[in-house]
Amino acid sequence: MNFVRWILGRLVLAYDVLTRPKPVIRDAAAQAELDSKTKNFALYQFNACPFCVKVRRELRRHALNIELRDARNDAEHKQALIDGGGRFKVPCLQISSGSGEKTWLYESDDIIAYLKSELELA
Ligand SMILES: N[C@@H](CCC(=O)N[C@@H](CS)C(=O)NCC(=O)O)C(=O)O
Repeated sequence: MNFVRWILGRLVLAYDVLTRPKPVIRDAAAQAELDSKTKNFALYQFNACPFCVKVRRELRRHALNIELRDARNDAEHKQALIDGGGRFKVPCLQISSGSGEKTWLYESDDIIAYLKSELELA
């Protein structure tokens, strides 16, 4: 079963590499403004998880510079996700407020919808 999962993961990664969307290009000021907003986000994810790939493709498409945290191989990130979000499930977007409060958003479709709405993306 682990082997099948590993193969499927490689296929997902290969598909992603072969069909990767081109990032939108903005002028420097617009990109800098967006970067200042996205520094409050971090995406907890696994490399070969299809739902994480879906979110990462949207980040790439919209040129969103959001820190990726590997919750599979990095024990600290894994623990932070479990303690903060309450579940060991990815993808999960950590949203930090100006006051340091953290909110955790699960579900790939909800993460994509949130980012589009919050960052006013087309
Ligand atoms: N409906 C969820 C599915 C997420 C999901 O199933 N993630 C898997 C990885 S692909 C997971 O976190 N599994 C927990 C584990 O592997 O322990 C979404 O769209 O985000």
